[in-house]
Amino acid sequence: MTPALSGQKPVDVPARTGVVIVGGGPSGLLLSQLLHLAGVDNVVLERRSRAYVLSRIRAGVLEQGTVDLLRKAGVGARMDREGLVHDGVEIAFHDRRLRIDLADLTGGRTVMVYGQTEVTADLYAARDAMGGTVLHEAEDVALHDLEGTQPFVTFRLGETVHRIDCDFVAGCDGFHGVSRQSIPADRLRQFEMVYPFGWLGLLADVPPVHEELIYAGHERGFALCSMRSPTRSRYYVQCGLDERVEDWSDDRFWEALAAHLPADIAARLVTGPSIEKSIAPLRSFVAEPMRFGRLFLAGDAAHIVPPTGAKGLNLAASDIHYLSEALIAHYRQGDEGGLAAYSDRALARVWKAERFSWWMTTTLHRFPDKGEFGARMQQAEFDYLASSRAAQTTLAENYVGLPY
Ligand code: RFL
Ligand code: PHB
Repeated sequence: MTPALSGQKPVDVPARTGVVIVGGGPSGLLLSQLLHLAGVDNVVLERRSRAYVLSRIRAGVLEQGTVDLLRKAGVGARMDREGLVHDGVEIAFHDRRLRIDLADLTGGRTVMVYGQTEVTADLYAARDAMGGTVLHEAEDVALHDLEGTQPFVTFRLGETVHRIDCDFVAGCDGFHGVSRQSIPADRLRQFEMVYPFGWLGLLADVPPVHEELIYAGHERGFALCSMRSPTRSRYYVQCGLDERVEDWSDDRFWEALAAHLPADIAARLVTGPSIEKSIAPLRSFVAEPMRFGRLFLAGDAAHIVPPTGAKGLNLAASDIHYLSEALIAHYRQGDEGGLAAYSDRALARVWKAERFSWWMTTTLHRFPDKGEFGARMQQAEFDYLASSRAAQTTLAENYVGLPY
């Protein structure tokens, strides 16, 4: 028995389990929940406290496939009550606005606006209710013998070092986690593009400026109007990589946001005190393959997209869909096909989401080094989009999410 760690109840650490899941973000918790429902034993190791994980403000838009998977995992009830179904999204360019009718262009598909924080809270509640083992403040996590048949994971809770033997390890520990770093460099290819800007985000209890999301390209830079509820707004503006959040008063943020939006939208903006402000750099990244022996990577541990396409959390969900099915087939039928195909299957979808996120990012942001030619290309992209149902369909089918 390990003594309680900052608010955590004492827990038994099992000596053995089926799958050790490293990371208690949305990928790890969703995998844990789906495996548990199928009778597959697992333990989640999370480096941070639960309060810390739940304080991170991140994604807001769920694809249909993610929504369906959350329902399948038994955590869809509050999302279905409180989430906002959006059947359209706006793209603005300078003072012009274009509505993309997602439902009309995709045969009725929509997206769900429901915060990642809420998804994570619902998953923790479900894990607790089912008696799942989630160990918080697990430090010095190390993965061993991944290429053998008997891998194990060691970690420290407080003063005590533990070891769990397992069949498989799921690396769901995000971009900075230990899992990807446990793969020898000569067994992994990494593809990366770092953008010369970031996003400054602000959350406030003010009504959203518009009933749908607005992605705005502007000569000053990109801005996004999003929301969490009819009374809570989430806004972003493009910022330099050297910006510090301390230098951004709420007033300065609201002024910058208004200056990045079409004038008619800016005029309707309701401002108020921020609840949270943060800066995120933008990056595209893929690691191949997503498997090393008995270690399987999923979510941000394997790939990062810039947030402009709202794809990061949704890709994490599609990875977990493929991985959970493969692991369940292994345990139920001894079928290794899904595990063998996991990396290729996941990566096929990952690269398409990378392409879409890169396209949204390059079309709508100001690139300091791209000059006048770059600006005209962006104008031509918008003009084409505004005039072509085919182009709008391409955007819509990617935004609502490609099929699994
Ligand atoms: P996470 O959420 O990073 O969770 C990984 C967890 O692993 C823990 N960890 C460790 N645990 C044990 N040992 C270690 N050594 C560990 N190292 C790390 C961490 O503490 C953490 O709890 O990865 P996961 O689960 O793969 O989930 C991915 C999503 O969080 C991410 O893709 C999205 O947030 C991206 N994203 C968006 N995605 C969308 O689909 N739609 C959106 O609208 C959207 N908007 C966004 C976003 C990301 C943003 N930021 C801040 C990068 C907007 C923003 C601003
Ligand atoms: C958000 O609401 O945080 C959000 C929405 C859409 C994006 C990125 C972030 O593309």
